[in-house]
Amino acid sequence: MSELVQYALAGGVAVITIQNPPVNALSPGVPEGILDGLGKANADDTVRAVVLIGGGRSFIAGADIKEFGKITSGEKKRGVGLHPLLYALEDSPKPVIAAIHGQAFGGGLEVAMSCAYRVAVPTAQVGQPEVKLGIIPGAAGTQRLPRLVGVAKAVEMCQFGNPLKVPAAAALGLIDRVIEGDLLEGAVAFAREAAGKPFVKVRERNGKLRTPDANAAIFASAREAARKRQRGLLAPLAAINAVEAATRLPFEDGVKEEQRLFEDCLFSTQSKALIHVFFGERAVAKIPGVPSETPAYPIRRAAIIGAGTMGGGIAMTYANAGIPVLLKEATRQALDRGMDVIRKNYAASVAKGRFSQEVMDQRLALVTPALNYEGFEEADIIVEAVFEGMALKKQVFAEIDSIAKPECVLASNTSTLSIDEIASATTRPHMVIGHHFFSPANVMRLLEIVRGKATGKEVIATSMALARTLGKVGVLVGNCRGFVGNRMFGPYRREAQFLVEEGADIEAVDRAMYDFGMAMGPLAVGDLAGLDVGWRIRKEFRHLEIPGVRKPLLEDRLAGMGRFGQKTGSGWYHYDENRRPSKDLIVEELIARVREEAGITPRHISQEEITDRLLYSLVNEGARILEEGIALWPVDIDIVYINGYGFPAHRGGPMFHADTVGLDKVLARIREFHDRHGALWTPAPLLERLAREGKTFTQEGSKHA
Ligand code: T1G
Repeated sequence: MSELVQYALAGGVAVITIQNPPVNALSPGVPEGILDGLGKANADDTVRAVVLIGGGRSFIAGADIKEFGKITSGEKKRGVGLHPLLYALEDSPKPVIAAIHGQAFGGGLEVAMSCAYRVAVPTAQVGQPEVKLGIIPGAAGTQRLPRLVGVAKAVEMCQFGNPLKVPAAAALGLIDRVIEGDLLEGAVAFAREAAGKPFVKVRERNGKLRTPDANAAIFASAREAARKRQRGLLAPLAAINAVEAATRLPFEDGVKEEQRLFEDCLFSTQSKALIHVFFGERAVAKIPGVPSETPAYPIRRAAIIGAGTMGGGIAMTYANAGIPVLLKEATRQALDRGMDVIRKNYAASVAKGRFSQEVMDQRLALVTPALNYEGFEEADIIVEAVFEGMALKKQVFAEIDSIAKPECVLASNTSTLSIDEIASATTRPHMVIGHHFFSPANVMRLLEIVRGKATGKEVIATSMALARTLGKVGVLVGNCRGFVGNRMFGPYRREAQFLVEEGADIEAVDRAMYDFGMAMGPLAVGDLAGLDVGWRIRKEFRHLEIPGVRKPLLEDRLAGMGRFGQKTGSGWYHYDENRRPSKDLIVEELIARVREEAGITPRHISQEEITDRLLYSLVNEGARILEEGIALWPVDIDIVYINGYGFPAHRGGPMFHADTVGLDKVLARIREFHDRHGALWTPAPLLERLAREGKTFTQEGSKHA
């Protein structure tokens, strides 16, 4: 047997074990190894049944996703796929039992569904998550799954890609037996019972397929759900069509239809983008100079300073991860308000059925309100989340410097201020780092981890590990104003305002980005976050503004009128009691007045110009950030924007998107904007070089590699 697949005998039962760590992907050699083992088992008269099981932590996590890039780049021809293996398993005269622990995902579940039976431990999960990679099951998953669980459940599983826990899968008939004890023992015992008994091949089980008419409503509501919740995505619709083919066509024809749909998806830009994101979310944790064996400090007790929107959300994030957390405020009133918001947030989740009252109580019990620093000396991490002013932050860091134990990580949640300056208020700058959460902190997945000049490797390693513990995507960024996300967000929101000043409708600016796939347009985002936030920061940095450089005019005026956005019922838009936005004549009049004062003659602005100016302002600033080493890799910027700013994952992030457009085209547009709008559009040298060399950001990689 190959080292990837082992073969052993257990009293009349052949046991085929896959050993392809870390997740037993069906990499080249694995399907072949299983086939060899099956051939041996069927050739051995002493063998009466076969168990197929995964070594290590899982059954099979799916096809090897790394292979897809080789196929779509033309480096590798698409082979016969898994079908020969699946038919061999299904046609084996001796019953094959798939024994599942960990995950049976994608091709892993398709292999299991080709077996005569499936047994699993209760903690395992099964699913067809391909749609999250912009593809669909490519080995008859859309054809066998409805035959085992019925059409409605099969559509849901293939369209959304969410896994099923084994008890639910067993209730549906996808798992034949739940093994409470040792999986291998249980599977071998099950195999002995099944040996010699007749069994029906899954592809021949048509009882759960019903008729096209009976299924019509299922497919109609699935397509409606795709329209509403999967806006702009190709793969979910392809998955629905593939499952529908299973209900209309003989199995072999259904498989052919699935193959056609799979290939369309595999070669789509959306799939390349989503696979880029899949690996990107893992690549960001690999830090040059901070090897994976760097020791991390254990984080068992946390303490947060500031119980406002951010502090409260951060406290919930720790409590949700089961980490006890002290939450300190300066006054009883502010503390009570902060705790009330946390209780309300948890209660809302219970009301929506997200989790039980008991879970809410457990999490709430982990948050201890405090009016002083008592207990902070035992904290493994202290997170400062006070008002965004440097003086106050330095005062707080000086205080905790005298209290915290030596190995306590001192983190600031600042969104723009210098970590180095904050660290200078302590005697331990090597323990100081930025943990920039995104509001609402208990929801948004992104955690910008800001390294200061003195930040120690262990503190960085601790922060990357902590991000995973907290269920966040941690991205290491350098220390500059706005770090990565907000630094790019500045030009993006600046251009949005310039476009309105120059003649674009507010709704047209927001709709251009919504149509591109952003969760919200840039002006609506301002109203959501609060126009006062930027207004206050601009006032803090007024002294740094360069005279003569064009600045946006409207948001200072709106904030000055007390129009902070949703929180005050009006900003760019007017909001009704349900926060539904509508055009506001007061704003229209203000825009006309500001244009007149500035001597701007409004002009028609195309959706293409709106989209290009907004997206390429991100790309140009992102290129500068890469040049300065503030972001290690282009994909870091992509992951920041997808997880912190609602950039559509199926576009891969701003830098990946620019690569798909072609950097020569992006540069040409930026040069046009530079000619028309001046210095703010000076092309980043890195972009000019890559365009000249015909390269992409992704090929460029990191300065630090
Ligand atoms: N292929 C290649 N590498 C994979 C992989 C896969 N399917 N799954 C994980 N890895 C790598 C991952 O990049 C990381 O690498 C390491 O394994 C640990 O992963 C034909 C076409 C299984 C829930 O979509 O959801 O089958 O960073 O950090 O948190 O119809 O991995 O260590 O170098 O995520 O414990 C369908 C994807 C494929 C499942 C485990 N399957 N994987 O999570 O570990 S398409 C999937 C996951 C397919 C068929 C179709 C998770 C996990 P590195 P990890 P984890």
